[in-house]
Amino acid sequence: MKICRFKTRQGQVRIGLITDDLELVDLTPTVTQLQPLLESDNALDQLTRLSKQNLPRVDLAGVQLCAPVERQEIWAAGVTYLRSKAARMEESDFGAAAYDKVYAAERPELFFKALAEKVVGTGEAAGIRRDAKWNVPEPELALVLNTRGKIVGYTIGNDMSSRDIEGENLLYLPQAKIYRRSCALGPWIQMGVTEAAAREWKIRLEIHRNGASVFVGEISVGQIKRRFEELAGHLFRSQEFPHGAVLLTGTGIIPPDTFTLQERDEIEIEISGIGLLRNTVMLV
Ligand code: DO4
Ligand code: MG
Repeated sequence: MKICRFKTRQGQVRIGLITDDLELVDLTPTVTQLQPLLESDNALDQLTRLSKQNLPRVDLAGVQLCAPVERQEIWAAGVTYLRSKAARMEESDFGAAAYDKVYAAERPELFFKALAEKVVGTGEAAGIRRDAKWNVPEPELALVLNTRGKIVGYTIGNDMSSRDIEGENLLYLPQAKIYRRSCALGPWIQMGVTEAAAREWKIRLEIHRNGASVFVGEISVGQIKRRFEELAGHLFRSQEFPHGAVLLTGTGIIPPDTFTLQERDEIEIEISGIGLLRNTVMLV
């Protein structure tokens, strides 16, 4: 089951259910927000019932999808794939030992990424910092967590990062990671999938420049070192999220060190069990 937020031509945000044949059912006469569905213990039954009702259907190709978040805080895990640990250790003399240690430690690296209102959705521009020289997308599976810390769905995340700023000094991590348009999520939330099934998914990143493909990479979700519940459990330790949270699970696809994003590049992130998140690049 896929649920989304979408915008009408009049600019009104509505809630939709996407059927297996990619038809969009407008749930808004009955459901006006995602959060009650994410909190409900029987959301899938509720959505199945709604899909059988005579609700308006809209052509998915003709709607603007919005980022599938309302008021959740967005957080991210780091160094969860061996590939990410190796790349960070190379990028930073200063922080190499920290990355090495955190990969193996009991406590994962978790950092705040964005407020929901700052997240961009599919079709919107993602940002690269104008004071950075080495900018990359980080394609990541994102866990959608309700207020009780339960994983209720998955979406696609892009943890846009400035690697030169991050590599210069670990204390600059928030500036490398948190800036205008640095977080993209979408296109929708995939519900009703177990962790075991999600671990079978593949993540694929492709970057286009002037119509040509300039980078392609792929990784299996199963290569994430930590269990999703372990990551979610750490996030909710001594914390509360009154609107729920979204947790990006780290990247395992790292473009070569000679690669940096440029304005107008097109980033496509596909996760086999979810869909496609597409963003153009804007200098911010
Ligand atoms: O500590 C650096 C950030 C790591 C990260 O964002 C990732 O591994 O995805
Ligand atoms: Mg990341």
